[in-house]
Amino acid sequence: MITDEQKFLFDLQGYITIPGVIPPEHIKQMQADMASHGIVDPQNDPNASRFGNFLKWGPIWRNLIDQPAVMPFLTEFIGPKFRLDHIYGMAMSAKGARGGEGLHHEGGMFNHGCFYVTHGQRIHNGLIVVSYALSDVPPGAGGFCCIPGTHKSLFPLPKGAYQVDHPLVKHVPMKAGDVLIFTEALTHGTMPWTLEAWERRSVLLKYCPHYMQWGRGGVAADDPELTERQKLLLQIAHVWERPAPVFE
Ligand SMILES: O=C(O)CCC(=O)C(=O)O
Repeated sequence: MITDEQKFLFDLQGYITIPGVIPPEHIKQMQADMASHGIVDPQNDPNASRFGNFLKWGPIWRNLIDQPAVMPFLTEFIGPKFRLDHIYGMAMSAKGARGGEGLHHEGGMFNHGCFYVTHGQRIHNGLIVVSYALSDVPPGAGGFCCIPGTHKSLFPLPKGAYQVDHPLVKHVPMKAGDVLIFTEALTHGTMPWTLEAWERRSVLLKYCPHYMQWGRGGVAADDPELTERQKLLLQIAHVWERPAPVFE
């Protein structure tokens, strides 16, 4: 169950953070796994330093699919049936050229891939992003940023204003182990990483309603270690006779 305050905040801002979801010993293991899979020396460019395929790296990674602290938020924000559509990790350092993921998704848009609507006392979303911080993100360090509330705004920003240094843009600080849940319909982007002392490490899992597919390929469900519930969450988009995942 999520609280009324959490639902209110998500509806107001288009995002919410939940502290302390991943314990420090798992964070340490995940950092080590990234290093052993060659995720080292990243650029300061959120697109150039993306990585994927991490659900095969062991149970800590696989269990992100149906992480118990997150599932009630997906049920509330998408509906009882949802699927994991695509995943990627982001590694960023303060070194090198600053590429960017400028602000994207604009007020007034109705995109069938990433809508936000409320109807009948319910929230409905086309794509929800669950972003786990695997390193601390102090205020102003860089990383995820957004213009809160824009998932519901009627008018877009004026052309040319879609920059992460726009005065309305808010940076979202986090601690390693926290999770950020946001609607893709929010105007959001990535600020350059500014800290020399450590790198940004995040993993993003993106969930859709069960009837739609966002990415081109879907997430492979051929890992024999996956549970039945995890396999259900990785099923292709379909409606007929699709059960809802059950969470205790
Ligand atoms: O976490 C970030 O830096 C932004 C990710 C992003 O732009 C997205 O999920 O579309």
